[in-house]
Amino acid sequence: MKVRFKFLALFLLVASTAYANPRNDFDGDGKSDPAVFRPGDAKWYMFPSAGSCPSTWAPAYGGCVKQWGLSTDKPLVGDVDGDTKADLIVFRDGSVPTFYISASTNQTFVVPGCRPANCPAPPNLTVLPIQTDALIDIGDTNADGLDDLISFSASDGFKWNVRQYHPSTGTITITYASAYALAGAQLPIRPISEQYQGVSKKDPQVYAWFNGNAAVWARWVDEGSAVLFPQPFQGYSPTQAEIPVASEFLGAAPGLWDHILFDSGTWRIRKNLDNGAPSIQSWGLQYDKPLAGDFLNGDGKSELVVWRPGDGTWYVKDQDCSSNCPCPSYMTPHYGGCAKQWGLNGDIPISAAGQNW
Ligand SMILES: [Ca+2]
Ligand SMILES: [Ca+2]
Ligand SMILES: [Ca+2]
Ligand SMILES: [Ca+2]
Repeated sequence: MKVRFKFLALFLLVASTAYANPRNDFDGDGKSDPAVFRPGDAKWYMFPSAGSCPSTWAPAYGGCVKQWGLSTDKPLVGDVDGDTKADLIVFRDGSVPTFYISASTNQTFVVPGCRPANCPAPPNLTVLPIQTDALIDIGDTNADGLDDLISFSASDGFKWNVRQYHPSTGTITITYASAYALAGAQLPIRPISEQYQGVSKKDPQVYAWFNGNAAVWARWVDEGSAVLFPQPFQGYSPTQAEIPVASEFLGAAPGLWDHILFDSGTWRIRKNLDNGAPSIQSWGLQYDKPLAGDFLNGDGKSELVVWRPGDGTWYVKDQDCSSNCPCPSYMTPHYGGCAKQWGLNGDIPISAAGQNW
């Protein structure tokens, strides 16, 4: 394992654009690319915003295609090799839960986890514990430019485990924290790791809803400790149907965090500096899947993004633009936003912030 990962150090000093690339930027131009994982053929279909397929992809349907994974795998994207381009990741559950990674640098990695009962004991724990009910997430938790693998398990004491690889020493560390106060939350608890303590560092986080329309964001603070934020929307009680959306939506201001809930085309957005009342924006319809990504302009802020299973179309709107809003050449104007048909019903759209619906 140590040898396999040593080359990663080469990429740590690669310069990036002014903003951190969104996690669903496959061609490395700083803008998100519409992409879906199709369980039927276990292929990824991606439309490159820069116009041409990366070298590890083949042309298909005017965009690009790549086979990676099995039909039953769970797809994720992240940047584990640190070149700012998205890497394809599938999580495959089983007796040895395993991540299979096809990196943008054309390297592949197999990262096995362990069931908690079979994991090595600390301080020798270098394998990510993954319980059978685990939520899988990803994020750069130590600001080294490499995304780290995250698991969260309600049945294992509401515990996060985070796997960090350290290229300078070739070592792997597993750290953990528990949020015991989530006892009593209704399932599904949703993973939603976000930036809180700096522009390039993400904190593991989950959103949980309780009977009585209470909800909390539970956030990892440091190894061993977590903090709960009761739902902060003044005069509004979230429903169980609402889905949290990651705060890449509002840009990467250090120390500022936002709370965003989506349901059936209604976005309730509460910026940390606001006084508690959420602003409401409308974008999307019932059954749409809310996503994060910086598709339109590469300004570091996600737009309002939904993917509609019925027509396989991406609908994207710049939150700061109200009229004559420009669209990338590959998209068409649509009710003040932009649209791109890419994908089929049954596909899994790839979000810059993981799948939490
Ligand atoms: Ca791109
Ligand atoms: Ca990469
Ligand atoms: Ca990292
Ligand atoms: Ca943007």
